[in-house]
Amino acid sequence: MIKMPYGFSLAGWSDIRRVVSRADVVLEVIDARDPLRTRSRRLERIVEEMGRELLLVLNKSDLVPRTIVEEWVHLFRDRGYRAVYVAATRHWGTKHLRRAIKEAAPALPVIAAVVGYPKTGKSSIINALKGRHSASTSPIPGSPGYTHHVQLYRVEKNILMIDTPGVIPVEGGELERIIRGQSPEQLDDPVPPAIKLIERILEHVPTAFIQAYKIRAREPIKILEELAKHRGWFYKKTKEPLIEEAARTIIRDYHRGKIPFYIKPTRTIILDMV
Ligand SMILES: Nc1nc2c(ncn2[C@@H]2O[C@H](COP(=O)(O)OP(=O)(O)OP(=O)(O)O)[C@@H](O)[C@H]2O)c(=O)[nH]1
Ligand SMILES: [Mg+2]
Repeated sequence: MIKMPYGFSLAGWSDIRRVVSRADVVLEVIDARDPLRTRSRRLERIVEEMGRELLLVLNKSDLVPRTIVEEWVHLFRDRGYRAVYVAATRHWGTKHLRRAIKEAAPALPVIAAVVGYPKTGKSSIINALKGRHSASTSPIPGSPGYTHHVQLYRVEKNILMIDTPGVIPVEGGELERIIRGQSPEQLDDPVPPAIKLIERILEHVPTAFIQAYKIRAREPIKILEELAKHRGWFYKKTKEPLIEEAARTIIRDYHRGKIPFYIKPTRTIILDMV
């Protein structure tokens, strides 16, 4: 396990190898809002090398139009992957997921390991299949309730599941690494990653900040200033808007799914998948 500052622990690749070796099927949990940045090629290679069955699970599909998430699932299937979509916290897609796990299983009962980057909804998927809240969950990296260690759950007679802590390092680029690898409170300067996140969100959903906060500004720094002003966050001495607090809020709200955002599979994005 990897100990992060402030005693926050995540999984390293050797932990993941150990878990994969114990499993028959590996569920790779991906955020349906941004499948390519939240999938892990490294995990996929490990699963293949170890001869285990891989199942991609696009979670948080309640935050994405159904046609878009279906397009993503079809794209992955066209490329030879087993893939399903779910919305764990709404218990959507659980029947399909159960069926997909059993279809991928070499024999029953099956042990399915649930692996993925921090905060993709791994523990929530186990709870959705179990039908009650057994595995603890939390909204933001490092906040109380995140998964600290590997744990086995029986979700039904023939399905056992292994919950795992989020794995790092995150491959999907610098921003993804920053927002998933630590809590927003621990960031020395949350403004640069928040600005990158705002830019990314605006590129895909131009009205996102109007919808989330009724903020019409289009420049990232202005969005931070407006949010700080709306919330009454100012530096005591200078009375300038406290954009650091606004930046942390935007990162937290992104994790909480409060800011509309999803990526459509365009031609360039698809070429990147090969
Ligand atoms: N909107 C939405 N939120 C979800 C869904 N599934 C999980 N979440 C939320 O995402 C956050 C993270 O869920 P967890 O199940 O703790 O995620 P995890 O991957 O186990 O996180 P770690 O153990 O920290 O790696 C929680 O706030 C969940 O309520 C979903 O399908 N839709
Ligand atoms: Mg968890």
